[in-house]
Amino acid sequence: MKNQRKIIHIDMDAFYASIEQRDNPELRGKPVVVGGNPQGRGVVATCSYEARKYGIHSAMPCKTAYKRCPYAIFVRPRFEVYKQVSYEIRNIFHKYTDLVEPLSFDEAYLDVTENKLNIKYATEIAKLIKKEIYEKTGLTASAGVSYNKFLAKLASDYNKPNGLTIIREDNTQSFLDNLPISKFFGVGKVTQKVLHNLGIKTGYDLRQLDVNELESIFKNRGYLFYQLSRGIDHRPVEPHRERKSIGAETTLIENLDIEDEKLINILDELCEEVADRANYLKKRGKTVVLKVKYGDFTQITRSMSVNNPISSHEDIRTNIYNLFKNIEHNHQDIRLIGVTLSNLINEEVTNITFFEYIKSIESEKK
Ligand code: DCP
Ligand code: MG
Repeated sequence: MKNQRKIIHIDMDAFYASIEQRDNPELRGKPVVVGGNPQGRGVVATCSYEARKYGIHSAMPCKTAYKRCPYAIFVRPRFEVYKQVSYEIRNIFHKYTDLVEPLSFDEAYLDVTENKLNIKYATEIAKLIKKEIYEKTGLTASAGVSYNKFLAKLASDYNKPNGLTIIREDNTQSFLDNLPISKFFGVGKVTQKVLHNLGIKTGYDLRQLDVNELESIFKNRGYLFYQLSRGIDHRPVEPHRERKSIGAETTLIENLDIEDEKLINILDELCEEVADRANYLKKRGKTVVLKVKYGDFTQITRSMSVNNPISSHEDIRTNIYNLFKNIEHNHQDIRLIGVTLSNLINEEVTNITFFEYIKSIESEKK
């Protein structure tokens, strides 16, 4: 128990949808979907818990959501309002500690081992934060309390909405043993399949493999899985998360032929957006990445790297056009295109402020 950190993970419940229900009483208690037009090509950003009963979830095409629940009320996102709430909850976190690592608009890790109010128990702080969030914003959050980030995040997810879950050292192993492997950090759909094929379905199953076996299957991630299945995670709470890339992409209003001139204009706009944001964040990048999704949903990415980091609209465009010129014509129209600048370096040493951070997330989600 000695030298244990006290970590809290806070995650707002059905964030965008709850704000819409808060601001429009007619939406309360009803299935609400925030995202695109139900007949259009957009995806669901999020939905109320009432809508989740119909199997609707984030990132699902709006058309599918409509089929699952034609009575759902579809509303467009209002990022300005979400940003304001994000700012309010963030101010509440900072009353307790400056070791706050936001993961998105509605989610953050807090290290409260040492805290500004000298409160002994992290659970007490989590309760106070939930209460204050509700009083200030009228919204509920779920909190997880534990001694590392991995466990705190699992805990906040355990009893949503409006939950408060504590994972202590003495109940960690039974909690993890019963957990489906899809809930482990770093296990996406592909890894999940590999594990299932090996008969590994739960944390308990994962823990039966020794480090060598895990490393031979998963290379570097093997050791991570070895540690996580035992509840070990030494990652610090990092107040200023370094961005790894700056990207912009768009689903086209209609699929376009690869020769269509409109594509060049759209690519140009995306390059400009990436350049603007890079300049805003004072970043330059060595690698540009072009992403193309075809009508049949297959996707390719092509990248190239330069010796001297770039950030201007012209430089990004030149490289992206070169990549675009060389992609194969596979007789499919194009559905989505995207431009990313990665391998970033700081133009000058700056700490990215919360507003910059929020702004960059916001444009990422557009
Ligand atoms: N979001 C988005 N697109 C996604 C996922 C999320 O635009 N694919 C937005 C909408 C969400 C917000 O980010 O409201 C927070 O994401 P969460 O994953 O925390 O989801 P919610 O807060 O909506 O629901 P939950 O109660 O499960 O946390
Ligand atoms: Mg949330």
